[in-house]
Formats: sequence, C-alpha cells, structure tokens
Amino acid sequence: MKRTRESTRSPYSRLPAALALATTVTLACGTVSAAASQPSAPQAEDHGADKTASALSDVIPAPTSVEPERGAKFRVKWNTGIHAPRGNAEADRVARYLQQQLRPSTGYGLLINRGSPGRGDMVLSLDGSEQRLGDSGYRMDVDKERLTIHATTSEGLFHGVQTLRQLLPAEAESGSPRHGPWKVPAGEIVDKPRFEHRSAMLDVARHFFEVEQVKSYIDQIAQYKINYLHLHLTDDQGWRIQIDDWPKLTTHGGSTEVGGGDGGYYTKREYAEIVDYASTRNITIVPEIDLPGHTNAALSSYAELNCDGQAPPLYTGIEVGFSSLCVDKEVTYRFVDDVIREVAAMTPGRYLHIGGDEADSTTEEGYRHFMSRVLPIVEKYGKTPLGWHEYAKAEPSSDAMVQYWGTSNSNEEVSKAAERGNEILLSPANRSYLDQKYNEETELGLDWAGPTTVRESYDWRPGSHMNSVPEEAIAGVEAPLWSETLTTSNEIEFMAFPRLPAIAELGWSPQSKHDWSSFRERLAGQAASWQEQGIDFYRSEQIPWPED
Ligand code: TNX
Repeated sequence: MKRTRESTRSPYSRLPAALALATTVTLACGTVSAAASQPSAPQAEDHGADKTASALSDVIPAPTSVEPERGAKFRVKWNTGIHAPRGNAEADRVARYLQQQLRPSTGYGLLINRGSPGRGDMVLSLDGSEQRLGDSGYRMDVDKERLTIHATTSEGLFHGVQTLRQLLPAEAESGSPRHGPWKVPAGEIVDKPRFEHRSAMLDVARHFFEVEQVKSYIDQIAQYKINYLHLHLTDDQGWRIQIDDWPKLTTHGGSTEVGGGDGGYYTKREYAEIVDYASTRNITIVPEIDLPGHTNAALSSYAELNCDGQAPPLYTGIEVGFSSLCVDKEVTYRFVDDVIREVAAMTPGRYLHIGGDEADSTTEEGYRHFMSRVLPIVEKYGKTPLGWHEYAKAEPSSDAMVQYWGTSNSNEEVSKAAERGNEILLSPANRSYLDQKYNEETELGLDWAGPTTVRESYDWRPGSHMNSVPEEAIAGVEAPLWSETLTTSNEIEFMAFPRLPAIAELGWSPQSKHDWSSFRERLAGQAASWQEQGIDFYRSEQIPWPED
C-alpha cells in the first residue's frame, strides 16, 4: 500500500540513472501537472523510446481470445480524449475512472467527450452490437487511429479498462508524472468471464482494517476482474459492524483483536462508504456474520446470549471452535433476526453470508435446528444465504450458495447440495487460502492447509475439482485472506500477491487458456506495475521476475 513502508522507497529508484534524472528535472520545472484538467501542451517526453513491454496477450486474467495485429500501436497523447456514450451515467463513471487512473502518470487532461469520437480517442462504446459478450464481457479494438472498448453494459466497459491498464507501460500506474510514450499494441481482444462469481475475502475480525485499507484492497483486486469482496465481519476476536439494536457488539465486542490490540469497527456510515466505493469498482460486498460458532465477541458483549447467562471475557488468541450461540434460547433468534435485518438493509448485493463453519461447540442436532430457524430469516429480509460448506447439511433451499473450504476433492454434503440445485463456490483451503505460508520460511501466515506455492494456487481445475460436482454447479472461486497473523496493508499485499491473480485467472479465463508456463511469464510482467502501485508482493522463485 502506498504511504507505508513500501512507498517510502523512491518510485524512481528502479529507473536507469539518466531517465531518473530527466524525471526529476521535469518535476522540478513543474511542466507536468498531475491534476491537469485541460490538455497540456505536447511534452518532450512523448518522443522517448518505446517502453511498451507488453504484447496484446500479456494480460491477467488471460482473455478469451487475442488477435494481435502487426500494425502501428495506438498512442495516448496530450490531446487524446475519452469518448463516452451520451446519457449513460454508468458509462460516464467508467470514463471518469479511466481518466483518474491515467491523469497522474501521463499529466494529460484526457477530457471526456460525448459527441462523436475524435481521431486518436479512447472510445467506450455501448452500441449493443456485442450480445455474445454477455453483461460482463468486452471487445477491445486497437489500431493506430483509435482504441475502442465495446460492451453491452458499463460492467463490460470497466473490465475492458482493466485490460487497457495492463497493456499500457507500467509507468502509467504511477501516482506521479512519468515519461511516455503511452502505447498500446494493435489488435483485437474478445473477452468474457468463465464464472459469474469471482471473489476475494478479507477477514477484518481477527485484525481490524480501516476503511482506507479496505478501499486499497478493493482497488488492487478490481484490476484482476474480481467482482465480489466477502468481508468476514465477525468472529471470536471482534465484532466489526455497527448494529443499532445491540450496541455493545461493537463498543465492547469490537474493542480488541488478535494479540490484544485496539480492534475497531465500521459505523454504518463507514460501511456504506465501503459498499459504495466497491460498487464503483464493479465489486459487490458480501457481508459475513459468522454463526452459530465464531461468536465469542458477541457472547462476551451480551450475557443473555450464553446458555449459562455468563458473559465470557474477550478473546485475543487464534484457537477456533470453542464458542457457540445458545441454540435453545429464544433470545438467540431475536438477536439473529435484528442483526440480519440490519445487515441486509446495508447490503445492496444478493448474498448474505451466515458462516456456519467450525461450530464444534454446537451439537449436530442443535446446529441443524439453529440453521432451520436462521435460513428463513435471511430469506425474509430479501437475501440469498451463503455459508461455509458445513451448513449444507441443514439443506438450505436450492437458491442458496455453498462455499467449499475443504482440502480434499470430495465432500458428500457438497455433492448432495449440488444435486439439490445449490451453487457451489470453491475456495479449497490448500489452493486458494491466501493466508497460508508460501513455504516453511514464510514468516507471515498459517500452514494448516499449506504451505501453498504460487503454482499450487494456480494449477487446479475449478470445473472438475470436486468429485461428483459438475462444472454447471460451480458458481466460481474465492480467495480468502484470514488475518490471524496480518496487521498491515503491506502484509495483506504480501500474502495476496501473486496468488490472488492466480485465483482470479481461474475464475475468469476459459479452461483452454489455463497454462502455467504462460501464466508465470505474464505474472512476471505485472511486477513493474505493482511497484508503481506500491503493492508489496512475494518474489516467489517460481516466477521469472525481471531484474531490478
Ligand atoms: C479456518 S476455513 C477457518 C478460519 C480460520 C482459517 C485460518 C473456515 C471457514 N474457517 O476460522 O481463520 O481456517 O486459515
């Protein structure tokens, strides 16, 4: 994350000396204005060497189809405009997003025009001619004269913009003025996702992360076309979301975290800020209230939720499975109803995650009883239940989603759920858990399902991962990041990069594009961009990173 340890390093430290000097001079003269609102005059920098390292296919996730052309490249210049369709607020938002992405580094105005596209413009088009792309796909056409992203919805345009970002030189990702030229290779990309559900999860319960840190992670995952962020909002160590009817959940239950730090929580306003910010990055937040286990913070806040009426102390360790709501008490269901009603009201998305994992202190019968009462509550408040795979044994209705987190390739309850019509979200802990160590030496992370190398996180097949679960039953994939050992954004980034892009590719790209040797090369190509963005990442020996 910028502003932290990583970013105190000069962004220019990796440039060849001459270029670094030139950059400094440019900055000192103030000739490049990061906040330009008018097109700036042509700059000397425009005539520099062609640094476009990328080919049209150097994109993660790998696009469905790429046809490079030999012709001259498209070039973003001082007078390049962004053309957006008239009268479409959503497309306008994507245009402004593209403008904001590229203004600081290029110093160009990149003005938005809604008339007829000019020569040399970047065009966002919703011409409706691309029904084959579905809601999320896009087609990008690049030649010397014009760069056009066609889509049927603003979501498709947004995805096209992410691809465009990766095709520009990495310096385009800088937050401060850099040298062009800003070229994009010519050709055509036609692209759409394999799975609808491409998710990341952040555990803000074990350690609390501020709104700005969550936003930063949202920005980082959006570039790999992730479209859901599951927030693990409650656990034994902390309750992180304001609930008006039960205020002590946060004032008491949110007051600490693993290791005994101060913890924290999101007010409803702050949470709405996260939800809104995510939506501008095409990401839907899935809130998780983990029930009936993983509830020590709630039990400690309200004595009446405990079977014995005694509130336990707050917990700052990392054991699991010791807490449970009292499934036989009526107050438990009043509590759950209030919480789910308030959380549902804060959730524009379809899904509300009710956890259900590791309820080792709840009897089997009690668990089923609990779920049989709680599932209808989720539906009553207009949401579709999502839960860790243990809850499949409670036979949620067929539109509910089941999240598999096991390490084996078969699970009877999950197979039966798929047969009953439940969609399955895959987050196998030995493949997609970003909190697992990379190897024995990794200081951060846990290792109960790992260690997990970058290759292991990439080399599996979501469509056939589970015995007796057909591909049609798979909603998609998720990369969860548990935070028992993580306290800073740099640490989040170090665990997520480069494994998150691996999971993102499995979620987006067709099976026919699944190719480790290509992926590792493309991943290496991302390093310069991560450096510009201030993303701390793990330099896995499996990846041919460029020399510094
Ligand atoms: C298992 S997977 C958990 C979490 C831990 C995680 C650590 C699952 C549904 N529960 O409570 O944080 O392992 O890797």
